[in-house]
Amino acid sequence: ANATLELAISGMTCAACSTRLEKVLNRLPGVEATVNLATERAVLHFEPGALTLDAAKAAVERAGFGASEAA
Ligand code: 9UX
Repeated sequence: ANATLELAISGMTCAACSTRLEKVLNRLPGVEATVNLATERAVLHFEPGALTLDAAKAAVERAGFGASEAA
């Protein structure tokens, strides 16, 4: 997992939100994700080719949150 994507996440209001989103993102093949409630950021490490920005944002949005590229 040697590619990294950082997303700014909107709509997380409690620790269950961030835990739920982290589980959703970690279900994506080839992706290891951590979600930080306090900073409202998700960091995704992934195998090159396993994930696109659009796919990551779509997964976040399906889970009920907003996403934009952070870095
Ligand atoms: Mo608690 Mo986070 O209802 O949606 S899980 S605010």
